[in-house]
Amino acid sequence: MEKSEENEDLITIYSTMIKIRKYEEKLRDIYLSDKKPLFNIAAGKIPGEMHLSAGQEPSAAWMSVLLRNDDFVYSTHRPHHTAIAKGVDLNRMTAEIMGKHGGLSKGKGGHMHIFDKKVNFACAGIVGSSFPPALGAALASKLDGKDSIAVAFGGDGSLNQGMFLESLNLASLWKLPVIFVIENNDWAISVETKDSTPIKNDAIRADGFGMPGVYIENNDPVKMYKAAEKAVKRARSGEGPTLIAIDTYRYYGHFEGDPEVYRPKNQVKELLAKDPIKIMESDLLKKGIISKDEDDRINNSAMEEISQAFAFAEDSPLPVGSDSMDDVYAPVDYSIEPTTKGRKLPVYMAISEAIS
Ligand SMILES: Cc1ncc(C[n+]2csc(CCOP(=O)(O)OP(=O)(O)O)c2C)c(N)n1
Ligand SMILES: [Mg+2]
Repeated sequence: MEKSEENEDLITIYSTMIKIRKYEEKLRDIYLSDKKPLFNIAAGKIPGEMHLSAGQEPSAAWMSVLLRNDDFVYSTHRPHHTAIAKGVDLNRMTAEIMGKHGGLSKGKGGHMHIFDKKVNFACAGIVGSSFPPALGAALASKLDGKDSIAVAFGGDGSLNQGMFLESLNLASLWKLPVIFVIENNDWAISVETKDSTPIKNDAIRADGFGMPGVYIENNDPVKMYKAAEKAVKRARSGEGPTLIAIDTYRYYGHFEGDPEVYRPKNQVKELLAKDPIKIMESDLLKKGIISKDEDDRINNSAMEEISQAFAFAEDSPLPVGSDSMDDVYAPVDYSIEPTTKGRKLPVYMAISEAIS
């Protein structure tokens, strides 16, 4: 078996995809286990909505080999694949999803608000909200003379938003180190992409903003990795942003409990027949990049890590009510004197002076 650097990367990408898939399978089991007899979203060990990313692993897995802890990732309401690929602490992420005090945000955020400062990962449920903060992080990195980059994820539902188009424009104008990843899973809740967007290849939008655009067909994790490798190099060397649009699959409903009445009957079955994890597994085995034993080890070690994360979360205590207002506002030092020294300024000038 050839152990080239690229093969090592492929093994890491495959292992990351396995970890994501198995993690979500376990999470889904727990989530659904205590919502019955009537499906009650607020009940059980994991109260609240749950958006799973199974099928979308290829859009994220490349990050496990190409990004560093000091790179920034801004993700969406469907964040687990991106969080795991960025190396978010799995124990504390699981505790956060379960609303426990040991969670990354002490259980106050839940599954759509995963923040891990150690690896610079953030996400939020507002569609399109990942793009502007990625620009901010990229601008900060550039002004500080660093080579950290920022990656922003968005779904096909964010494609026609002002926030997305304005961010493409400014990132290109200022040559910011950003990678925009559009995950086109064909659905924005129940709206099919063809009913919201007149073009199939979302990457051609990049032309209009003077940046490279790459379109990845068939949810291909290796093509995604190759495209991202170029985009990372370009961003780190100060050449500016790249847009990557990937055709990906959503195996579960928009949220758990979604009756999916809008989805053609056989669609999931057809997409499962093209499962990128199965395709990559058979490819790695066929090429001798991994052996059957190694494949088993990859699966077992993912399961072990996942079991530990859920055990950590189970053991973590629930938050107490008296903590609820902690960490809501950043501490402010009111002893700092204003520097206007009696000068009278129009508000817009005062804001501008304060910022500079
Ligand atoms: C600004 C805003 N509008 C509407 C919503 C409600 N909403 C939540 S998810 C979603 C669809 C998102 O679709 P897409 O971007 O394709 O992501 P996917 O769910 O397919 O991963 C909508 C409209 C929201 N969260 N934020
Ligand atoms: Mg979508």
